[in-house]
Amino acid sequence: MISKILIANRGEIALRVLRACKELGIATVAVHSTADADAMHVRLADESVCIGPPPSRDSYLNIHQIVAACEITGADAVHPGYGFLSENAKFADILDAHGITFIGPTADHIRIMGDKITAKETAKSLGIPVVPGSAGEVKPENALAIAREIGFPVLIKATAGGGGRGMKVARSEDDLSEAVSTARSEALAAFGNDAVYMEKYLGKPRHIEIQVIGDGEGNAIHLGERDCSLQRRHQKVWEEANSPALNVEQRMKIGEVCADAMRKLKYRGAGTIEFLYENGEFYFIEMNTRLQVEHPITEAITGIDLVHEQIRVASGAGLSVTQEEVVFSGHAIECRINAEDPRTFVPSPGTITHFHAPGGLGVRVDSGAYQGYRIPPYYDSLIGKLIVHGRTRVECMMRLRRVLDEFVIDGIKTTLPLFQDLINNQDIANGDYDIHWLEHYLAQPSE
Ligand code: MV4
Repeated sequence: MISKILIANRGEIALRVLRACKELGIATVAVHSTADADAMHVRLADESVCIGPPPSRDSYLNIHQIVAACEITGADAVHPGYGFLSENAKFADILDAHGITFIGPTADHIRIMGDKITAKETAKSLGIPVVPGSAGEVKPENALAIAREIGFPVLIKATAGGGGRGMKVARSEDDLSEAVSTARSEALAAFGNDAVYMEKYLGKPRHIEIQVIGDGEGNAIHLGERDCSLQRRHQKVWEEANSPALNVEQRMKIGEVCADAMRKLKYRGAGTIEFLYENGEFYFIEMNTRLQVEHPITEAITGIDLVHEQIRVASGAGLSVTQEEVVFSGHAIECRINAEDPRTFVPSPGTITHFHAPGGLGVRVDSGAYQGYRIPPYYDSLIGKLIVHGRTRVECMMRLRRVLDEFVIDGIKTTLPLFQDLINNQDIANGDYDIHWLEHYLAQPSE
């Protein structure tokens, strides 16, 4: 059994995990850099340990300091949140060697999904539909033959990649050799590994991801999908569940494919299987072996606390629900509130002079921000998430309009005004958007 959890993260997600621990009667340890001494997650934790100076590599990414903080406080488990060490297989191995429970998948499952070719081969072998493409790595001398077989346009991707880095489109044979060599050199620079593979390029897909959770013993369930198509430079901005593009039959079919794959894999923990969705077909691209930023919209439509479930399966208690017991109810939207200029997305750290969070039925605000809080400049600019739930998408959108009007954050720039615009847009109202929609919208001159 787990009695004390060290939360190896900061900001809103550290708070999110802390709340789950408190509800389960589990003691909490916060860790923080010197820049985060006055952060809310530190204030609310039972104990806290300063693990280093502001740069992440010296604090939140410093494995030795985090293991030492576990030893000092007697924490028997670590929740990594998202980002930082959450998908670091070496970290999972080191905790294991110290007899500390990593609240997440096995190191082997993290490794499999971290290598994009292996992840894709694994997905395919488990019955998940994948994007047509090369069988494994593509060498420059074989690229043309493979591209002709797939058919143009094709996309060159880094094996060690993810998040869009080292990706190049080749629209015809003329672009191919340059696309391959650019992708290889970008991959080498970014990941220290120049291996690339090739896929059919999908022009106007949606990004739809399936939430799964498994107990590591061959039981796993899916909790439906999230549509994360509204993004800018691979940073999600607005997410919703359900996807406006899917009906219940499509949801249950792809969900069951994913849950079944996780049963075969004996997957333990929460995971997200990412797809591109175009012309009614799903194409696997990646699997994330962590809790995601946008998990609350899934919680809103299922009523299931994903962090409770993560802690349960990590401690060997199993899932609290079966697939048959999962009930999907209504619609939820998440707006990511970043300390950024809403038009240019340039970060805007500084002191919050006024902060008033909205409330009422169907409203959740996950944030470590408060009046007088100084946002440090060292970390990502997400300062909170607004999650709104309604019985229908229309009700959810009406509620979101009301809630955005109530939210006050002064002293810094935030992305709140962007959502004021989106909520009044006809394409958004119709659910009619793909992964390129937001970038096109932002490129238009504003009235
Ligand atoms: C693609 C694609 C089109 N065709 N693969 C971007 C990041 C990585 N996770 C996968 N990505 C893409 N893969 C094929 N075969 C388009 C993207 C893509 C994208 C995907 C999801 C969300 C936003 C995106 C933005 C640009 C490109």
